Amino acid sequence: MLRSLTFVVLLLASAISLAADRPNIVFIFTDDHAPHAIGAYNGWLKDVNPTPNIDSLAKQGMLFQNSFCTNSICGPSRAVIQTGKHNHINGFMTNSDRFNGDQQTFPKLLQKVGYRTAMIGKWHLETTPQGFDFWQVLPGQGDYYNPFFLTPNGRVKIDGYCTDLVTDMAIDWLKEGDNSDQPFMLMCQHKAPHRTWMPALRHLTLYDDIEIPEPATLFDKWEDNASPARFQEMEIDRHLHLVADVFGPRPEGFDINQESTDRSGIKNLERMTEEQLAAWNAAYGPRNEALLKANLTGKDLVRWKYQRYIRNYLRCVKGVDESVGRLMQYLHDAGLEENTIVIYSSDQGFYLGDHGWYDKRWMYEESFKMPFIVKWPGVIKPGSVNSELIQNLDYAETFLDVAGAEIPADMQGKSLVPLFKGEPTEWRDSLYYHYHEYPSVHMVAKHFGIRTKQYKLIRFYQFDEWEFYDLENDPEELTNQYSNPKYASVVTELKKELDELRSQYADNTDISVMPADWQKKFRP
Ligand code: SGN
Ligand code: CA
Repeated sequence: MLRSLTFVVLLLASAISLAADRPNIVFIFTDDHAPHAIGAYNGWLKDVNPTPNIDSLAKQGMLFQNSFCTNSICGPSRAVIQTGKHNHINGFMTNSDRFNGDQQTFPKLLQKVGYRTAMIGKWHLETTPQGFDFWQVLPGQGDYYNPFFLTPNGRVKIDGYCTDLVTDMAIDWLKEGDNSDQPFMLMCQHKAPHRTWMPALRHLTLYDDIEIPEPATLFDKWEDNASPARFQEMEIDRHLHLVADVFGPRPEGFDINQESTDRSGIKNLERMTEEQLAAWNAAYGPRNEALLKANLTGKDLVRWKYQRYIRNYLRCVKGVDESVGRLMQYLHDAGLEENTIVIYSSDQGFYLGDHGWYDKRWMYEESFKMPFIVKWPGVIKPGSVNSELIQNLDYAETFLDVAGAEIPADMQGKSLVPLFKGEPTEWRDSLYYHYHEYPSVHMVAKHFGIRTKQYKLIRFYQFDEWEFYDLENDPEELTNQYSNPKYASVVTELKKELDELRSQYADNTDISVMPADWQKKFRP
């Protein structure tokens, strides 16, 4: 009897010490935050110093230079992260799908090994979150001001600015768990800096005193691309709406309901309190007046729209960066810093005027890339940079590995833990990508492709076209070398490898060419 009691006590003690050893996981995830809008990524916006707190995570941890998504769009990226599987396997291929929450997800598996889990903020998988001890999520895209949140007890409206509210809720949840001896996994997921880029009141005039640099490709005409690049609907010039997207001057009698653009920004202004709206109008009013007087047209007007757009975007990023700072401060004050792994990432990259665009979806670098910065005290060497090819497909496996849980054989990615530890390890030398949403908002044709460290091959199958880029010599992807004989053997090699990836990942989705008369419909 005594002996078996001792055994139970020993067993309990070892379970507790195991729990104490296992790190907590804080996953900070934003929407549409391109790596080149993070100081630590050293892009053309670095001199604006947009993200001191996120940069500080990189100084204390590891920055992944070659981090990519499998499908550059919100819901699908999140579904990949939940499952560690490509979208054609997890069933969430486009933003109009609904996530089957009954399937295996990493939060459920973490719960099984004793983790407390929480999901706060933008979810965007449409069905009720599963695998979380606590969840409070934005419905759909969510609103910037005075947003609704869905909770297990129904919908609540909470006054304030979304990024700040999500941060408050995350900190409150951490506080509630202060006395728990279970390790935790927190997904703190912001709406910002998603369209329609509405900054916090305290940031409304930030950057007004500086000109933000322009991307080198702001006036790209996509002359060398396959045809889909010329038929998209995501140009700063022709598609970014002067009123609905960047809150420019409203023409007499303006009615958002008559406009063929997204209405969410203007609708959100209508839900602001009087004080919020007064501050908003005071910030934008005078500059809108000045625009009316200046009577800009052509490239000058594009430049004005770009400046308003990028300032608002970076103001939203500033809100996120402050949130990261607050969360890190809390971990420090609560004595949790040492045993917590912190990750900063975003669901895909984004065009910040690059190639003349906003939005994402393409396999081109700006939208294909995802930020991935990870800090793990005592494990990751501070200030390290990793250049292996990683994907959001790897996150679930990584979290399970960090927690000491088994990685199910049907997950399709690889744990990043060996890379974190700087251990020698066999790594992949190519990545697979597949975007499935067309025709749809922004009109980016479906495509799949392969990327190695040096090359990229893309197939726009609906229109039976290919692109090939030599990334080392042409990082901005301005010269499509698909038909250049110099690259013929590389292209052949990559096609073979692409076929192998498609069968390795079991992608059997329809990749047929559109009938010619259909193609014409989209090529007026
Ligand atoms: C909305 C946006 C689009 C965006 C999609 C997908 N319009 O339709 O610009 O591409 O979402 O974005 S908005 O004015 O409502 O923001 S995603 O991040 O959810 O994939
Ligand atoms: Ca997104």
